[in-house]
Amino acid sequence: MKKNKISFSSFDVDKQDYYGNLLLIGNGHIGYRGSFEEMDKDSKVGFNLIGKYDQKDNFWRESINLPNPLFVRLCFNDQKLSVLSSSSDNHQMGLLLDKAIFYRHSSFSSLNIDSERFIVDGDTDELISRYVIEVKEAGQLAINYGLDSDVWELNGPHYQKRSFSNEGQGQIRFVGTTNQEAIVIEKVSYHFSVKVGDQNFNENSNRYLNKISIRVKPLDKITLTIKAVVSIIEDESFINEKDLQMNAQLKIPYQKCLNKHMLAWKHDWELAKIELKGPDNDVQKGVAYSIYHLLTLAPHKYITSIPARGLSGQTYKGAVFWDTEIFLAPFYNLLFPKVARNLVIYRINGLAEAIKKAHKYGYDGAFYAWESQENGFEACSEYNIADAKTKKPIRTYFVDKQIHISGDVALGMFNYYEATKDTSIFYLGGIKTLLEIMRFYYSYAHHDIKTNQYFLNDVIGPDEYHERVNNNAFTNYLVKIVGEKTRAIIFSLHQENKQMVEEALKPYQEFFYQKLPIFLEHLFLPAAQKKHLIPQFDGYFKLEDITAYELVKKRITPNEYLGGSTGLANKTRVIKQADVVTLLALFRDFFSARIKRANYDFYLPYTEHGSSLSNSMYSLLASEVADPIRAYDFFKRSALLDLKGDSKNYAGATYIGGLHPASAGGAVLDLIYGFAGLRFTDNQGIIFKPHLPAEIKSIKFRFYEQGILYEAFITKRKILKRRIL
Ligand code: IFM
Repeated sequence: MKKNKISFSSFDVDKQDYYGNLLLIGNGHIGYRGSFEEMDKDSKVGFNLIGKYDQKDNFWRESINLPNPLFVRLCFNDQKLSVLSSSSDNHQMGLLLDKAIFYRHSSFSSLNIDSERFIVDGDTDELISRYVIEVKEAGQLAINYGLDSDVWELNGPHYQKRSFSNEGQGQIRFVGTTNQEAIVIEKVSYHFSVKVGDQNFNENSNRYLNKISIRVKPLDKITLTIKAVVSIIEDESFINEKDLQMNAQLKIPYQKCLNKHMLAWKHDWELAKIELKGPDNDVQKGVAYSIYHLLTLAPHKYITSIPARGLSGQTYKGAVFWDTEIFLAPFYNLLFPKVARNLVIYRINGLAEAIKKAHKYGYDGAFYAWESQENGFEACSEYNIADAKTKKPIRTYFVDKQIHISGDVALGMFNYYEATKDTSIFYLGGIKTLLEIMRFYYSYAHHDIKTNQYFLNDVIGPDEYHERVNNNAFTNYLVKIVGEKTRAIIFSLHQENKQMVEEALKPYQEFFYQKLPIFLEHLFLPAAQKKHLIPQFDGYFKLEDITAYELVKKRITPNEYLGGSTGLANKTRVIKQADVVTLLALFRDFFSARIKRANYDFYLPYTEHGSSLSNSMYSLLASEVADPIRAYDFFKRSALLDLKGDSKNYAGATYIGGLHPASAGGAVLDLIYGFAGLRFTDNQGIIFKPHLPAEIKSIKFRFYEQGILYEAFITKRKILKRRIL
């Protein structure tokens, strides 16, 4: 079907970044960007790995890019054949979304190249490709191929040591040691369909390549099959064991790997696809792509989480943000509970680092990392953005003041539990995590003796343009809600498993029974004021009344950063992204219809949507307040963001390009929670209160409810929930 295919019938050299992002393949652990075989780091070729990070000197610590095993360059009669140099030739490329296969076709006057690639989600992480040359003219063909470890890096180089070895019969091995002593092993096999003699690889400028030269004639066909397996270990003594495992993987024939991949992908695709009647092709494609993207990001095997730019590169240090809990996890909660559980366990495992961070800033409890790396390590820098004009780093307060992250982590646990009813996470450290999160807020809060209220001062809410504000509504309500949920779940678990809960509560007796209830009761919640408006933070309504549209026109330098103490937005009401709107969209049952409508209308003109997280929240709330035209429009923007590729690549002078998982996840939230109106209830389980916009005639999707698979089919007149398994 057309909507399940992304295809380009020509190649535009200026859009390399865009193709690289969009045509990415991945399995939640490794990802390969949509580049061509003849490209290198200048074209942002990227073989990205999730879950392992490295720091070179004092540069930003970031995720690692692996050596590129798919490097192939052709010369025909001494003339280089490359998509980058021969614009007159014909190039096509694309992605089969329902198969998760990247393909390219290039037609030069002397020969055609056809290649396809995919990533297997097996016991090991494998990238597999088939590269086919079909000769049209007689001549001398040189093929230069092998492993390119001179990789694209934002803050590298990350390999302080590298060694290559030829293991014979077209198999090579790379062992690299990162600056922080992780050992990256990559083994690659190169197999030709024609006789090419011994493959003698040579090392040059961090590339390990072989060159063969053959006489060819019309209709000759040469197939090069490339299989790469990667592994990361911390301890050299595991190398031999890994070697054997990886060798065994490399022996599995191409077709078998392809079949396995297609079967596994088909299962996931059929489960996750959302069928819509009504929307035009573009939107259908945007939805299919969003689901494809979420599936490529799902960490099935190891306990890792999902970085803000997914597998598309090292932007934002390859780190995990609140994006995962708020925008992505709800999708996995409904369809891939094991993946969702991995995301929760990743945060529970990060507790020690969160406690360390709180301690560093002088607080108790768990202050989660704003930019979280392995084991919850905080990677966010104090100077996180560079000025667009001077290129000088700007002091941003994301790391020390964006305290809502701990509450988002708690909310992620509750959302997972609500969808799966899996209580095991609470016994596996979840209770402790929740209590430490609440302890953090308690110690962060300022207790005003006069009013007997607790204030959360000096924070940054979702809108990052206004730093160091007092009582950000999103943050305060979030703390109140997850705090009450923490109390409720602990009391309820206590009935189920008294001994374990009492054990877990032992160190928290006074806090849990005395301080926490008082704190929550007296926590200041910015109330709706005149005209039902909730101030985003103390004093917000006194700021200059200018719309986002007008303010953006005042930018002097392109990409000029609007936030921070000197940014144009600072003294105005202009906000980067949905903030109060996010609060009302996520906690729709907590606020009256009037409050939701008034704030939705009010904040709209002030919102720049300068973050990919903004549109989907507006769509969710628009559905709720019965503004279907805008609900659809915001949803569309979220679903089409990466497909169109018109998002910001720079914040100030800092590169922020790549894919936007939160936008893909947000679009799916808009469909399932907004338009279909999925709700969890205590006595009826999952129910639907749809708000279908005119463009959507029907919506059909699957979901698990406590281990049972259902299908929902919703039209203007019908709401069907059918058990499938
Ligand atoms: O988490 C977001 C944040 O809300 C806005 N800036 C980008 C981050 C990563 O997507």
